[in-house]
Amino acid sequence: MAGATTDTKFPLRIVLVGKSGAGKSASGNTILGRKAFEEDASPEPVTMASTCQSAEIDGRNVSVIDTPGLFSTSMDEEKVKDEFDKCILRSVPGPHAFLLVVRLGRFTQDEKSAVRWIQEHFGEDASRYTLVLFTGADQIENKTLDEFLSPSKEIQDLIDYCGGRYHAFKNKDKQNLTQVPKLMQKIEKMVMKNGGKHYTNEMYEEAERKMKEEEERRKTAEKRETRNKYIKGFAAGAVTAVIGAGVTVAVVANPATAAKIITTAAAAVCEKAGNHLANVRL
Ligand SMILES: Nc1nc2c(ncn2[C@@H]2O[C@H](COP(=O)(O)OP(=O)(O)OP(=O)(O)O)[C@@H](O)[C@H]2O)c(=O)[nH]1
Ligand SMILES: [Mg+2]
Repeated sequence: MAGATTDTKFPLRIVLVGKSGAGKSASGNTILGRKAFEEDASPEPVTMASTCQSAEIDGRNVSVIDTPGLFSTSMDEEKVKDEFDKCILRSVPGPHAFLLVVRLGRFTQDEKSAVRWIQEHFGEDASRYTLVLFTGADQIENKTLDEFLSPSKEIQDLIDYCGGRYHAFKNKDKQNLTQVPKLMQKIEKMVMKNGGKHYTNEMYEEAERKMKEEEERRKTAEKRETRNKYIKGFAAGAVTAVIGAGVTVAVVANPATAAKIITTAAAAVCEKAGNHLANVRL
């Protein structure tokens, strides 16, 4: 954001939620300034999995998590749960902003249930981190955004639930250079109001704990594999050394010299193995 000091430029995580066709992926693309997510005017849901894409916006790393239409969906319950869990994992340790994406002029029962859905899934507190992002602002004719929004009590309730925060995108208008900075300013303001903190709750803490455990497990397995490789390598070395010593014995045909050669060779192998293994502790 223009004017922000460098120390406020911590990475931002933004989660897009909304019903299928609302324009979540298109909005993600507008924010990131590239075609990061597939968008389409299909009557069928387009995004089937939660994915995360990042870009640097005005010197700040911004990650956008696009999700399938998780509420009011034809997906079976298990798949919805799976994708919801993935959305959580992609946004660990927690998002700075939830953007509730709503297509202008298509406010239906689904959007009304969005509030309940967010509360039920992310927790009551999530509303403090939520901003309504209207799409299709290029398609409202002869009216300002406020003129378009104000007659609808439902929309007003939705905006109120989100602390009065909303923004509108014209996702088809690629020449519009102000809509993303303006959104970022609104998000920035919300983050400041939340003490610069991202949203988190037990669900995120649990997901983060599991991710750390998984990372530890992976590192331990990697170290074990490296150590096993060394052990195999040195075993092969030892066999070669002993065979070499045997050959030497045969050549010099002197038992006393042979014993000395074998002992020296074995000691050298053991010392080398010991040195390497000392560097590969688990
Ligand atoms: N004119 C116009 N079209 C838009 C706007 N935003 C999105 N669209 C179009 O609406 C259609 C649906 O947008 P998507 O971004 O795919 O919708 P979605 O919410 O990701 O849908 P799912 O992936 O099915 O959940 C696409 O054809 C978009 O190009 C907008 O601001 N203006
Ligand atoms: Mg999509």
